[in-house]
Amino acid sequence: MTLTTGQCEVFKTFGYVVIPGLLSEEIDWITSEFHAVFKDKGMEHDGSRRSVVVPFIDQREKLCTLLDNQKVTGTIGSLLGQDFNYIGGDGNMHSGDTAWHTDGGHQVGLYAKFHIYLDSLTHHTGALRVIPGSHLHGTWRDQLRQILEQPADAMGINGANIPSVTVETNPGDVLIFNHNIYHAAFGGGTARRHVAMNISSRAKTPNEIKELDEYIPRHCLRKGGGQVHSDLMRETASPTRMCYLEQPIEREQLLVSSTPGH
Ligand SMILES: O=C(O)CCC(=O)C(=O)O
Repeated sequence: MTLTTGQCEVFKTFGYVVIPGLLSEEIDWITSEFHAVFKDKGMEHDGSRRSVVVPFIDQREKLCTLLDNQKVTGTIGSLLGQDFNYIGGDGNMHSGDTAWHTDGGHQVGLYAKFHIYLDSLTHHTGALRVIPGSHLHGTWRDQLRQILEQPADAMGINGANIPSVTVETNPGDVLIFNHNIYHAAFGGGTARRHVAMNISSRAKTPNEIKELDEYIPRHCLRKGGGQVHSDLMRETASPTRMCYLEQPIEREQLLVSSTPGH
């Protein structure tokens, strides 16, 4: 499965792309496995705040096979290159709104998120909203950042009324967006279920490697318990899956061995 040139251009220009029904055949088992992760961890979501597990698909052997699924890897490969990196992710039971934010401000490399929502979501029930084009650096994005910090002060409107596109999804649809894009969600209730995989283009230049070396400790080692991926993810990896793990493993090992006291 590869995306069309048009879909790749949409992603490049607007910062996100939706693939309706990409995982329709898999969504039932993904949903059962999602709940199994929370059960395995003894986590009960009471709706009072977000419950999150990091990394997520790594927790169960069957979920790890998402990285063996040619629909997943072909889609990501079309956007980031077939030698992309898998750099962890999370599984969430969201509670309440998610304010406007980005997941990064990367100037080099291409960092993105592969999102699977397990509920049907609309504009008023927590579907992700994005500001198309806000992944692109420049003066407009700098101004936008200031406005989105305090929209009421800057424009007299609250976050939910900021002009944006709402990506309404049904279970099985997939949304991929650039980490740099501004995104938010409003009205989603207290148990909105969501799986995310973080992915990046393979770092090739010294600047790209530096960017990856900054990303891994901040986002993977701290939250994921000292490794980018679980042992299960690595031990059950076929040579093809290992292609998506190998650079993060190499960088993680270099970073850990250069830590004072190691
Ligand atoms: O769906 C949501 O509420 C937020 C998701 C999000 O912000 C993210 O995964 O970065």
